[in-house]
Amino acid sequence: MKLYVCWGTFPSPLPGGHPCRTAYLAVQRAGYEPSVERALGTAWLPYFPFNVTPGRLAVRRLTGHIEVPVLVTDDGQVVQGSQEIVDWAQRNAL
Ligand SMILES: N[C@@H](CCC(=O)N[C@@H](CS)C(=O)NCC(=O)O)C(=O)O
Repeated sequence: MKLYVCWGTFPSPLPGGHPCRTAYLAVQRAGYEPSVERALGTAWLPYFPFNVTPGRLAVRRLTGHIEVPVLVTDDGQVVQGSQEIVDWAQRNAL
């Protein structure tokens, strides 16, 4: 299982916290230990030249967008967005 994140899963003081961390903790709480793939770049800046990274390219291939977090399960499900990943984790807890 892979979890594509921005630059990491660190906490954020911003309201609502850090979506990548929220997704990571939910997947962990559900009993999984995903490989965390740092996409780097930032979707707040144009695709070219800021987001031409292997991680963003992979995310774009999978979802059509470059925004993270994105979860790719071992059976190939692609789940984009922190709330969607939290929901998936709750439905699929080990
Ligand atoms: N609504 C989205 C927001 C995702 C979001 O804001 N992601 C952060 C990364 S943690 C961001 O910086 N997105 C722009 C990017 O992908 O660089 C979610 O909760 O999944």
